[in-house]
Amino acid sequence: MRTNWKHNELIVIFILTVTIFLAVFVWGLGLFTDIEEEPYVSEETDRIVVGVSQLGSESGWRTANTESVQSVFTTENGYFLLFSNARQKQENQIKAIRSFISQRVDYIVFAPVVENGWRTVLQEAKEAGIPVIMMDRKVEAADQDLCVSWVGTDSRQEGVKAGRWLEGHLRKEGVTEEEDVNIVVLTGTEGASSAIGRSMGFAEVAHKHANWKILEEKCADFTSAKGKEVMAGFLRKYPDIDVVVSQNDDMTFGAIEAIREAGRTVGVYGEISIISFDAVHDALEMVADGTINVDIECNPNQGEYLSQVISMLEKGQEVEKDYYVEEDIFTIDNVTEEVLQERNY
Ligand code: GYE
Repeated sequence: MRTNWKHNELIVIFILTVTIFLAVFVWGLGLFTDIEEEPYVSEETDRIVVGVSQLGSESGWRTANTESVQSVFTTENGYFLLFSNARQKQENQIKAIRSFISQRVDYIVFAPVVENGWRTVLQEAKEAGIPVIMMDRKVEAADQDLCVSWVGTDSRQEGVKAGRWLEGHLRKEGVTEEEDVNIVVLTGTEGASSAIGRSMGFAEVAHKHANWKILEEKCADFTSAKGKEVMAGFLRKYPDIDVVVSQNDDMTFGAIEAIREAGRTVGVYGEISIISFDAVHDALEMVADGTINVDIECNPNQGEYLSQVISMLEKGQEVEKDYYVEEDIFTIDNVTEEVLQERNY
């Protein structure tokens, strides 16, 4: 009898142990699920939840673009903003977009660092029923239908404007079609739609002039440090550069440093003409004093437009595929004190 009891006791202890083990295991699983699952923010707030994936913070222009978005998607305006900076890495942007999808945001806004490679994640957003709006740059044409709209600048047209300015400038300087004009181009991030557009637009005009020699186009990542490095290389390689086309102001700042360090002069009163893009405050000051010949404006204030697109979508209204922000061209003739004072980026 006593031995049986012992046997039963053992069975009870065994069952208890298994039950406790299972309970702890299931509780543990719950703990991990809590860690991995993102909260569904859209269910916690009646504000419009917008997930913004910014591509990085490489330039003054980008900082202004980020500020424009952050100043519009505020609590006061009825928004809940989830903001993520991808630091130039497409994989970070894809991760951010996936996280926005799992948090069931109402809208996704993103500035694609490069054109290609978005189809899968955009399809995921579409399947989840979340409208995606592109900002600043575009995804490749074949995938644009996966996005409801785009707000940005006409980069091809900016390139054309740069070319047209050069045509006029050479005419004024009395340079004939028989004289060679040696050009180097500092391009932005490889594969970025804004860099591709600016190169294409400028090339369209350049092709009409047999004497325009594009000696080399090289990527300098839209950053000042890279601009300086690439320009220094150009100067070592090509002794007679007439024109630098630099696809953003940050690269221009670096390039000008390199040119000066090489003992050469720039701008309206110098040997090498400088064509820049963006028109941020510090660059406009350099336009005003003749250091930069022309700055093709690229408007980073896209937040208002994005918020208008969202409010139209909220009302169930049709939206356009493309919204272009307004842009100007600046030379020493039109950068007034007033223009400089108004430029807050
Ligand atoms: O010109 C540059 C930035 O895509 C238009 O990206 C944008 C460009 C802008 O980093 O400064």
